[in-house]
Amino acid sequence: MTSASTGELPQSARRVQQALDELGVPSRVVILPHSTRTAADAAAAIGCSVAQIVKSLVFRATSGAAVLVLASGVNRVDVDLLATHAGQPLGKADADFVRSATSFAIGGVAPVGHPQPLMTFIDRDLLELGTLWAAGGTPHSIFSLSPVELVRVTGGRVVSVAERTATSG
Ligand code: 5CA
Repeated sequence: MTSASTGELPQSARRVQQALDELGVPSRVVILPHSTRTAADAAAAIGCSVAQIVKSLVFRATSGAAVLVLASGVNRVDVDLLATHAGQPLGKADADFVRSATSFAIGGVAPVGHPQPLMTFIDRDLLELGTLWAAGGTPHSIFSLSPVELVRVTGGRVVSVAERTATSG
């Protein structure tokens, strides 16, 4: 990854790097020349499978709380199933809500570095994988960690969140 850079991180990515350092994750946030805005973009930029990309999706509970779901890039989140885990109905979050809950803009929402801890759920499919890549605070930044580290640093509950269709089992 000669074109990646860890120097001169933008402020949002610096916040993620600082959180990783504080949490004892031995990983560097890297800035890539190509977009990592979507899971497919990120997989292409890194050269990994889309499944290894951690999507950070934010929902809004009826209580007003933000709910963070960390899902494999290949999965669609079943919102009804997620609401069952959360114990309350969930709605979509708009861009402003995502920004205020996480301090990051959509496309760069990192699993760590939020202003306050968020109710967090982790897609159990991620636990089957070796290395994961998650957004590093901007649509051009990313970092790697193991599934065990993801669970540890987010304190998320590992649950089934993926839509299961008749064809995918
Ligand atoms: N950087 C990549 C992965 S490393 C990334 O952030 N992917 S993501 O999947 O976690 O973020 C994009 C997600 O943001 C989309 O899947 C979608 O659920 C959400 N999103 C996109 N546009 C909007 C919008 N206008 N309002 C609310 N959520 C949105």
